[in-house]
Amino acid sequence: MSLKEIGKKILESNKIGITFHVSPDGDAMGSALALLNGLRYLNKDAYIISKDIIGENLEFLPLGKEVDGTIKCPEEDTDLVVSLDCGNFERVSADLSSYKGSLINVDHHISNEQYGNLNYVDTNAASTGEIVFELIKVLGIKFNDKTEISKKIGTCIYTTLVTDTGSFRHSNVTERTHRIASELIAVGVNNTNIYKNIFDNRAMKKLNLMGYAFENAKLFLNGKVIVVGLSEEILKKYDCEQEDTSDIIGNLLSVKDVEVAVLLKETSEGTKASLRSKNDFDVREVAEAFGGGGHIKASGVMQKGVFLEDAKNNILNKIESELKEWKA
Ligand SMILES: [Mn+2]
Repeated sequence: MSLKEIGKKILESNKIGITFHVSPDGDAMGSALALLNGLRYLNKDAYIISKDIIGENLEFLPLGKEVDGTIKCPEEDTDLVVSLDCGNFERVSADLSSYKGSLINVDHHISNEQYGNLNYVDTNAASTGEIVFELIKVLGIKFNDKTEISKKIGTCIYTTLVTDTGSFRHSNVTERTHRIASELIAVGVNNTNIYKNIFDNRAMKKLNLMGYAFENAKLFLNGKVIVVGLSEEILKKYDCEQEDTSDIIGNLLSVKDVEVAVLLKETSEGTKASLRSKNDFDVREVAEAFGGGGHIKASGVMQKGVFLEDAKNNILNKIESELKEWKA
């Protein structure tokens, strides 16, 4: 499927719902809001479908307030739903169980299950936003001067680049990533302002939780693996049950000689694990062993009905056996 065909289908549709993966990150939000701003500019009837509410640090994105968790399934007469940055049908932040229209799936996850009627999956894209940027051009919106709409869409796309590349430092960054960033700066996107909103916007309680996490981080497997476990009790104590913790795990990886970082969060349903790898150790394989997924260097898994200690041991055992094969 080419982007041209995807664009054609979008332009032919009358009422378009836009959705993404559950617990949406900067790429999911930025991609969806870039497309929403673009479609509104083209006078299309488009709206967000989401079970989730936008994170506080992403509320600055144009039309970000429309991700308010009120529309959870397609409205009547919707003839197209576009799912962005979501690898499989089960992870979509929308109830599509009684939806009969078309579904477009645009994504960059290697594990994508091609669940749409039309699928466009580019695993070389650092963010789904990279693809949406090209798609918006295909839809006929030009990025060649400092117009309001270029700036709005550009702010959304730039956010996807920053958040899915660890601020342009991960190995998924390509020449194209920087070329797009350059085009966006040229139309007046304020990169400093985006960073301030995303990263310098922390609640004090979050800083306190980070203190707890770093204080209690432990090394395993000859210092190759660092693990932090946040029990339900601790998350309650710091009032951080809903807080995004991706910045904690990024910091864990900064420890010398560590190859894999694991952050475990216990909930009443089980334990969520986020995994990151510094070099080429494949954390997706570890997550997949327990029904999760993601990328080689970033993955996640929810172990339902398994509590903190057991969840930690499961993950560590799997990493131990993978580490033996890795570079063996
Ligand atoms: Mn992504």
